[in-house]
Amino acid sequence: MKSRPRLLLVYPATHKLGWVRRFQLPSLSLKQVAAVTPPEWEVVMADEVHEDVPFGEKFDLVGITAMTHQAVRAYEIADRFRAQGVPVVLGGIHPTVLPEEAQAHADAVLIGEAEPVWAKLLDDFLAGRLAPLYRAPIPTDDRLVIPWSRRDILAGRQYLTTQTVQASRGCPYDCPFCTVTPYFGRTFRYRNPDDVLAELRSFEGKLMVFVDDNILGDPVRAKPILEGMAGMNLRWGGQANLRFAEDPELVKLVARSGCIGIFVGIESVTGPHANHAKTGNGSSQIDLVKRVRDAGIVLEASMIFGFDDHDEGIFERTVRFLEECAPSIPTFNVLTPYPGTSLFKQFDREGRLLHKDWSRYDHGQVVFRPKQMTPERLYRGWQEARWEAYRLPAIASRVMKGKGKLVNLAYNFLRRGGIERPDRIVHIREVAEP
Ligand code: B12
Repeated sequence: MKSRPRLLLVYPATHKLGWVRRFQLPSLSLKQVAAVTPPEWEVVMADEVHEDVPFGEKFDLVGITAMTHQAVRAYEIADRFRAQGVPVVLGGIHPTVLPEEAQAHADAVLIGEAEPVWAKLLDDFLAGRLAPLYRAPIPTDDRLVIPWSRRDILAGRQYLTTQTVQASRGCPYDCPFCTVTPYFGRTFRYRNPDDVLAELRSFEGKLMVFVDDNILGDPVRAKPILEGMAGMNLRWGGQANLRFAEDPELVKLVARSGCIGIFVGIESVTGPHANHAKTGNGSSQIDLVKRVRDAGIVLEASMIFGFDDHDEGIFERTVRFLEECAPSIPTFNVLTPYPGTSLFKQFDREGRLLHKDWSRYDHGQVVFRPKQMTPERLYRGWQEARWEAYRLPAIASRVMKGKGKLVNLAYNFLRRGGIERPDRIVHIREVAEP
């Protein structure tokens, strides 16, 4: 009897993690690719965060996913398999936005979402007519029809939870620094709520995560999901924009549905990127954060440094704003111009990219020349703001304002762990383009 074709799906890691790997989320990308793989294939997953890539084993085809910061490692893995004669398909965000670059390391590149084209690619492969490029069009409708992801491929590893789900894709906001609108389209596409709820009912564990960019983006379509969850005794975390908190009844429903934590992007305290359209103005943001906190939901607020209107005072202003609005957890990012975004095009055109070493495009390094300060000042300001916001008195004051003080304290200490003292930071190197 002929054996089943073997597919290896790889999640590349840029660095090894210690025990914290057990608190990571698995790649929904690969669980979703596995779900649309026809049953005649045997699917094996290699999550480099957890284990080495099995270069020595026999596979018929290798599929590798890559966000931008993973691309360099993804290409290394691809090159090694191809040198052994194993064909490689690259997919995901980075190969989609730079398919020509990815093609140099792959037998085929899949542009966009796997669901509409992956089975055809595999058919072509088995028939010996694999094409170099497969393209899924950017959807414009408002419905998302995808199969439940395959959690079985994660077996044998420990994650925070394997129960990650997407109820929607797409985002109408089209922020210049974000990959989501150019990639997933500008409409909120929601799954049928009954299908989402059926998937959630299949879970054995209590904890789950919605990886949607904005699960509450269209409240009318999110409500049936939340209402259905209210009796399920699940505990969930997700991302949304703060604007959802303008509706006190929606906040109550979110809490009743089992939400324990929400991540929101406030992004900037000033200028065009202050997310007022998405999150209200400065003073109302303070009220909205309080409303979410008072509902017993941990609120993580994400800020970005380095926009063109940011001068050296931005760090201090941001820390003071966060003291006032007291989200449970503040997060700070260095602005990163990801390829495929309009910000990348602008900085590239203006000659402001320091390099195109994708492995350093990760929100924690400065890869461009800011308008009103040096790259070093931006890096140092980012470090100083993090240090300041995670001083013990600052943590104590935040925790005292929220409910669930122990959980809040634990989260804050978890975040504090990775923050270096600003006087120990290394100087940023400028490197030549690869
Ligand atoms: C959940 C999430 C996380 C989670 C979990 C990440 C994980 N383990 O996968 C956490 C919070 C940990 C996280 C962290 C980070 N993230 Co994140 N994250 C997301 C988010 C919101 C959803 C990702 C997801 O699961 N999508 C659902 C899947 C099904 O979609 P998909 O990945 O696109 O996969 C589909 C297709 O691309 C394709 N496909 C994908 N891979 C492959 C492979 C093959 C072989 C094939 C054929 C097809 C294929 O098929 C899939 C099904 O259609 C996205 C935004 C988004 N909407 O995607 C940001 C996003 C991916 N993250 C981003 C970033 C920058 C990061 C961080 C670097 C940020 C940071 N410094 O903290 C880190 C890196 C962490 C790491 N692992 O190294 C950026 C990536 C930008 C870029 N150009 O690279 C995004 C797009 C956010 C944004 N707004 O810009 N993230």
